[in-house]
Amino acid sequence: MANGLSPYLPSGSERYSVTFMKIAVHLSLALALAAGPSRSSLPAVQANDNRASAGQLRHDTLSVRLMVEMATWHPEADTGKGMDVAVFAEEGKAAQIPAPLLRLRQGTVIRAFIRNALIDSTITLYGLHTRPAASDDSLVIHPGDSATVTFAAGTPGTYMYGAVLGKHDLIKDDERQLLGGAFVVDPPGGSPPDRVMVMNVWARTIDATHYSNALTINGRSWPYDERIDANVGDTLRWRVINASRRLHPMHLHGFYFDVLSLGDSRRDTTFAAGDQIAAVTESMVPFSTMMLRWSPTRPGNWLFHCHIGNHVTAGTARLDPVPETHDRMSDDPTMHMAGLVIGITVHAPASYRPALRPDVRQMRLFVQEGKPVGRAPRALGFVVQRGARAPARDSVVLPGSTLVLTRGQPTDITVINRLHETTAVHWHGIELESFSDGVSGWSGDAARTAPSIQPGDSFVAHLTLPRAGTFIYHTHMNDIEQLTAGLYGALIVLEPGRRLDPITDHLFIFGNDGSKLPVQFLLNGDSTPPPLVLRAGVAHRLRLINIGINRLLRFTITRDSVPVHWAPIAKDGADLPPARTTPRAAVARVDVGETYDFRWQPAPGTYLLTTTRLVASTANTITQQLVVR
Ligand SMILES: [Cu+2]
Repeated sequence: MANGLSPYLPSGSERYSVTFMKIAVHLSLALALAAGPSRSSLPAVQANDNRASAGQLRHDTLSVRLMVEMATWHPEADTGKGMDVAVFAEEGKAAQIPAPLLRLRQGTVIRAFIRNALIDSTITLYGLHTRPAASDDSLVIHPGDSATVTFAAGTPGTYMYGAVLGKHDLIKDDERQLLGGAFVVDPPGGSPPDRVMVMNVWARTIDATHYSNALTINGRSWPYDERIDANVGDTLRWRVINASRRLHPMHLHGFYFDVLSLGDSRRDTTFAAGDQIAAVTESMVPFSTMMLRWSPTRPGNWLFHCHIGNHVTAGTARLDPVPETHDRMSDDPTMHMAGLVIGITVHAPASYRPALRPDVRQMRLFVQEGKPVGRAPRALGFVVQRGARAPARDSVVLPGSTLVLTRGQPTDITVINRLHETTAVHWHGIELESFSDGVSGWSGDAARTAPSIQPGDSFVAHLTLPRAGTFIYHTHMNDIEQLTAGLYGALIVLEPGRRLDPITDHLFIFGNDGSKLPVQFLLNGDSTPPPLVLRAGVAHRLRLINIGINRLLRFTITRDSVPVHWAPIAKDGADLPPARTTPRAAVARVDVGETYDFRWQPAPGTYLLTTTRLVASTANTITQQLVVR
């Protein structure tokens, strides 16, 4: 069966719009339209690794000559499918996806000549201006025409630039977000070493439930994209740029990253040391940029990937979608993942020794199938063993059992697979050894990678739990089917000596109710959750988790339609810096793979908790009454 999820297409307020403002430019008239090359003669697109700036720097001026032309792109294997697409090229060089990197220092000037070599489409350029900018000056270049722009680099930061095809309707037509690239301004003294990663998307609708997708990082999709090699103790700085009109919650396995700045084509906001958040997932809205920094302290194979199921699985994130299957290739990471995935291999020095794990606590977690209840054709669930006896084979809880663990207490979780299909479990946000991370055929190292968990078999995950907070565990196999059927749960780590207090500690976990359209999600396993009674006069901790397959959620608590006030405590299990914990209106955006904790001390009364997609839609709204007394 083809999964029924459409790719995430932002709409309404999320849709990117270029503000078309005239700037003084020099448009040269084309003498003639160049004849279009025949298909067979189109040049090949080169995947752009963004290591070197285009252009030539002389004194204080970076001169660059760009053109937009047709070329043939192979986002997967060189021998795989190729598409003829409009792309940027530096004059005299190969066309590139993403667009050529423009990188210069503050205090320098860029002089860019751009020629539109297309025969049938105008291009509208954006992002070729001094930063910061209030809006994107735009520059329309007709087929065969060219233009020159000269501007100062402006404020250091991570930005983007690009072009929109004139005849292209962003909503109706196939997606062609291949004309975006990185624009980086370094401080006068230069920047520490970094990597620049740009996401571009090409998509075509095959039929109502099938899409041909190229979801790429630096011009290639997994497994054909570049691997990152690093050493334990390195400091990695990545400038990540979403040059697509889709949303991508970017998730790092096994480690936190510090979000140093967030921006777009016009401005970049750099956070001071005391104002940076630590994240394992950060939501990247369409046409946005992020600079992050992290340091691997444990060796092995890790991933940095988008957490939208449709953007990372073979059933949806390929040019030729592969039907999702349970068993075939389940130990082959080149088959069970696709699209927006980066593989990172961290090497350890010979002296490396893993942290000791004394006094290991043992738990048993069963993966089971029960009777279907919701819209999902099957009900799968994680059930933790309580007491001496294993749970009944067909018992399923939705969401999966909440695992309550203790900070500093190493814990082994034996996962017992009672399904008739393979599975794998990822411990999302947990700083653990690579082998236990849950990506079959990848987690571990060159000598030994973790297998998928076969039917009737088990796998022991070794968790180290260095911090208290709100985390997630979920399947990392055949995601769209297994995750939407219920293979997810909350993992809560408490300080030693603390117990989860049901009076003041409340979990709100969102997951999909099957994968059929229209997409619907569940709150704590329920589409119409019953009223929740809360005690007045005490501080409550609200733990929010979004582990749906592909929906950014907006979560609010109101009284008489007015948001109440709450105080943020943590994101992704990491405490927030004090500057970010001041009380504020209770409205939270929670993207796929994010967790948030809030503190709320309500007065007696009746409140309404409302969760919608960011763009409201009744089919996706869940409300729950909160009665405080
Ligand atoms: Cu994505």
